[in-house]
Amino acid sequence: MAQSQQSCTKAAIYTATMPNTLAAPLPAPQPVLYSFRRCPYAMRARMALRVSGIAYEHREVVLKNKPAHLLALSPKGTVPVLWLRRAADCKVLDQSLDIMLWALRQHDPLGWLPASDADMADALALIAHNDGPFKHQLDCYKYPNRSGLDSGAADRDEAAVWLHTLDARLRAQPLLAGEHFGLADAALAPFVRQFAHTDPAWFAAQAWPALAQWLGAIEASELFNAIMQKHAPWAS
Ligand SMILES: N[C@@H](CCC(=O)N[C@@H](CS)C(=O)NCC(=O)O)C(=O)O
Repeated sequence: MAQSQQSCTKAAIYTATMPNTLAAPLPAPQPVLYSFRRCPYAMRARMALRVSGIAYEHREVVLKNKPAHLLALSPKGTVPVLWLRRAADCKVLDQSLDIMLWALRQHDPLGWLPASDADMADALALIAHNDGPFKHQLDCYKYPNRSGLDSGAADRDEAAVWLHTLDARLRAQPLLAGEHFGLADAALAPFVRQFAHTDPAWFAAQAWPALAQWLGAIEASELFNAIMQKHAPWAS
């Protein structure tokens, strides 16, 4: 049995063996999110969870000392991980996009999910480029030494080509998702923010006003500030 199923089964047994003499049924346990404040993948998951209104237990992880339970749920050891510990629907989501889609499919009051198949394909294509080539270039730009590079400038410039396409899109429509903030905006913003913060003066000097305005508005939003609140590390 996979580790994640094992943990879920234990949780289900625990619920099943609770005394049944109580007048009211026990409330379903909330999902648990293992998260790390500065992780862009975790940020996008927290944004979707928050906008969906789903209550969850936040467990802040220290990446250098990951909780054993997190590793039991998801041996690959990345955050975010969402543990859905309801007895009837006990499963583990350990990809940030899966967490976003799960949350929004439960409840999507602001219409973040793309309305058509074509819009969903468009959002997923943006996210695939973000999580693939752009994230790779971002890592090389931010930490050139880790990639054996003297400088991150070449990767910065390659990444900037794609950022200019986002700027062009944002000149034509207010948000990446179209008229309203949506899945693509939430999924990409934490990564564009990390790129911008690597060298703020350089970012500010580029000719991408729509992109800079888009990022600034998201960083100033109530939603973003709410999901960036600090949590003490979870003590297992
Ligand atoms: N594909 C994963 C990637 C998640 C990821 O790489 N998270 C980083 C933090 S930003 C992590 O947990 N790295 C493990 C580590 O640093 O030990 C997702 O979308 O959730």
